[in-house]
Order: sequence, then structure tokens, then C-alpha cells
Amino acid sequence: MKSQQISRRTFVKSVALTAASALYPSRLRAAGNAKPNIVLIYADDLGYGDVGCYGATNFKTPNIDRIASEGLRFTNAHSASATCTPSRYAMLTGQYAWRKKGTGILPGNARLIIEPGRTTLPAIMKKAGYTTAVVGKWHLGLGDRNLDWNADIKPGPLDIGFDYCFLIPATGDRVPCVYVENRRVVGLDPADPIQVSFGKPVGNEPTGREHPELLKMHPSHGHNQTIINGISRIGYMSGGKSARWVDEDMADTITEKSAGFIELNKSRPFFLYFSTHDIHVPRVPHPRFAGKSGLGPRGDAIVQLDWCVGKILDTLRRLDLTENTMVIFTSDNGPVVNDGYKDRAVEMLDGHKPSGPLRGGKYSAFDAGTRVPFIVRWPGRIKPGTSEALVCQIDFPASLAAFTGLKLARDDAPDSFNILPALLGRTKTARENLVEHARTLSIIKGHWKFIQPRKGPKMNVNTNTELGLDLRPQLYNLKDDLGEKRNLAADHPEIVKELAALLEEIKNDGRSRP
Ligand code: NG6
Ligand code: CA
Repeated sequence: MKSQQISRRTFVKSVALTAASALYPSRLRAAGNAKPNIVLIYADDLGYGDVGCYGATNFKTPNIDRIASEGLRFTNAHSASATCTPSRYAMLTGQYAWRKKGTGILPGNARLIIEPGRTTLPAIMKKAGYTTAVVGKWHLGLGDRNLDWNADIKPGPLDIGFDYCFLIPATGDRVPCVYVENRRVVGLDPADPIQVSFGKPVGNEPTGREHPELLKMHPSHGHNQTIINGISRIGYMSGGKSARWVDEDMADTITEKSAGFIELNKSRPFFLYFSTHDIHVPRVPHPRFAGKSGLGPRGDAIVQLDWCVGKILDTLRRLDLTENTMVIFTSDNGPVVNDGYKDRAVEMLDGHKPSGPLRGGKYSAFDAGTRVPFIVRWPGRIKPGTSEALVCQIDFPASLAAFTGLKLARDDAPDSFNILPALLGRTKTARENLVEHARTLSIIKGHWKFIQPRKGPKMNVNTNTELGLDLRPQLYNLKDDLGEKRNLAADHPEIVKELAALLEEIKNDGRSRP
């Protein structure tokens, strides 16, 4: 207890002397006496237009909207990539994922892709005296090659800066369908060991391909291997019967674990990365949310997500932590409607626009691939409103390092910018440029966006997403043409040249942090 108090005081001093003295009015500075907690709520596949405060009208998201009305809502904020693994890799390391091989969408038995010892977002927070946790979807690999799921699972989150973890190891639609708490599968019976395979089948459990009659949720593409809880998955799994999750309970389970972590750490500074499964496939919300959106399971999963957010906000309020906690809400990539299961998401859209005014979606180089909801609330410290500043989740490491008064070494978080002043609403601008990552790279600078030419299909025909690939350079003026409808490359060859050169420079330099 005593050492906590001391470290808190030291923190207050260092922040007050660095970031805070420049940024917070003294009236506000006086109010807080402890390190503010950070709760990062990270939704999965939630699109720019998928919540009320970003324009959705078909259903209500009162809790997410509450963060927006009490906080700062960003309109030009991005995930680092248009899919999960590279976005999360970039967010936790501060390095663009396209710089490193093996950071694409991972199978469920991939090894950990973040090297222990690296300066990661959780390591930064831990160093600053925070207790750190990740609860929910991980999808950054676990263990070394040939991981034994029945023994200690390492290396993992505990080896890159987290003090506690409760994980969906990969995704809801990939095996293994069990939770991992710290280093162990939860509820595993040693007499029924788990085996996992991506490639050759293991065990003799039914698959969706051979036994569709056993399914309660049918695949539309892929997702036809081992059946768990009546849903066929990507990959094969046998054993671990007592440990298998029930999809319908997943949101409740991980929300409870998150709330429990907050409760346990209420009297010391904490950093919680709450990584939801919603609204990724398979969308199987708890029965109490079924039919609540009128849009089928995809909409119901959004309503469930909003409920989870409400639970976290309520927990903070109940413990009197609201004022001393910065809540960040965002999503790992843009939206997808049909991502592999026949859940009637397409048929039941009813005019709802998951991408809002943007073009494309998950997997796409168009802006809906990475421009996502992004809201920051810190009552009394951040003035409610909206911000058009260009920001990216990759900026969390450098920004939270600045927040805690930690100095980064030159090679740490090499693409992470300190955007703290913009996060706190003290400045209207942040990044000058940002590289977006999908099947090709794009660069945004000011209101211009250049998409690097790349051969490939125009559409992901399974998900019905425009991928944004073209053999010709594409240039869009996002100020006049947010929907990226008019390619102006031929009209402005000089801008194309400038942006293409800047992108090359950022690639070749191996880093971009100022
Ligand atoms: C794709 C899956 C998709 C989803 C995605 C990862 C198929 C046909 N599609 O390969 O359903 O799981 O990977 O999503 O298997 S992400 O949000 O984790 O990046
Ligand atoms: Ca995702």
C-alpha cells in the first residue's frame, strides 16, 4: 500500500511537470490525485456507421453514445490495418505490421508474434506503475511452435507486459474454443487433453462439412471444420470438452472478468485492454439480446456489445472511478456483413449502413477498412465534443508513454506518434500522415489519400467487399469525396508523385516516429 502511494505521488509530479502542466488547466490538475486508470475497449469488426453516435438509426447504442456525449468523438481515426491481427500487432507494438512478416490473420495455433522484451503498450503502462490486463480476443499467437495446450502456455501476454490475461486465444470462429487464463486453459480435464490442428484433421469429432445436420449455425464460406457448440469452425480440435466455451455466454463471461479485474484493482492504477468478441462471427449473442435490433444476429451483437460497454461504465461508476479513468472505445477494423456464416446479416440490413458514408469495409484499402469509431472519455479532463484530427491506434504506445512521463528509446514503437494533445482535445490536429494497410498500402496526408497500385481482384466475392485494388494509382480528395468515388490521380500527377515518394520513404526508413 505504502509503495503504491509513493509511486502515485511520483507520477503526479512527473506528469504535472511534463504533459500535464502544458495541457491541463490548473483547476483540473488539482482535482485528480492518482494515476488515472486506462480502460481500452476494443470492439471487433465494428464499422464506422455501426453505432448511434456515428449515425446508426436502426437500433440504439446508448452506452457507447454516452461515452461520446461525455467525451471526445474522433471522425478521422484509424486502426492500423483492415484486419485483426495486424491492427492489434501495431496497436500493441507501435510498429506498422506490414514491416514484419507473419503478422497477417493468424491461425489458432500460431506462435506468439510479439517478442518478449519488446517495449509494448502494456509494458509501458506496467513500467509506469500500472497493473495491466487483457481480457477477451487475443489473436496474436501463443507459445512457441508446437504449443501444448494442456501444459503451461508461454510465452504469451504475461511475457510482453500484461499482469493478467483471460483470453479467447484467436477468434470466435477458430479453434481452440476454450478460454486461457494466465498460462492455463480454464476448466480443462487432464484426462481429456486438447489437440488442435490447422491442416490435417485431428480426433474424430464431427465437422460441419460432413455433418451439416448437427449445426445450429451454417457456414456460407469456409468455417466447415470441427463443430463446437453446434457451430462449425476454422480448424480442427479434439478433447477439452469440459473447457469449451458456450458462444451465447461469451460476452457475459469476458465482461464479468473485466469488471472483476477493475474491482480487484480499484485502489491502484490499472490499464485494462478489454477486447470484445462482438461483433465478429459467429454472431451468437445471448438469448436475451436475440431479436433486439431487428437486424438479426449482427445487429443483436451490436446491442450486446453496447450492453457490455454499459456494464464496464457502471462498474467504474459504482467504484467511484469514473472521474479518474480514461475510457477509450474503438474497433480493430471496419465492418463486414457476411463473414462466413449464414446469419441473415445481409438480408436483414434494412437500410443500415455499417460503413456509414465510407467506401469498402473490412479487408478493404478504401477508408471503411480502417476508419473506425474512436471515442475518448475522461470526465473533467477532456472537454466533450468531436475532433477531426488524424489519429491511429498505433499511436497509443507513444501517447500513453507521454501520458505517464516515460521516455521511449529511439527504436521503441517506431511508428507510434505522441498524439496525446489531440486525445485530450487540446489540439485540433495530430498526425500529418498515416499509412493504411489492407491488401495494398495507402497513405493519407491532409485531405489527400493515395492508394498504391496493386494487381488483384476488385471484390472479395465471399464477403461482397470492394477491396480497393487497382493497377492504376488512385488518388482521392477525402474532404470533398469522403466516399472515394472520384479517382483524381490523372488530374494531379504531382500529388500522386509526392505521396508515392513519401510512402516509399516511410517504407525504406524502417520507422516513422518523429
Ligand atoms: C478470415 C475468415 C473470416 C474471419 C477473418 C479474420 C474465412 C473464409 N474467413 O479468413 O471469417 O475469421 O479471417 O477476422 O475463413 S479478423 O477480424 O480476426 O481479422
Ligand atoms: Ca476484426
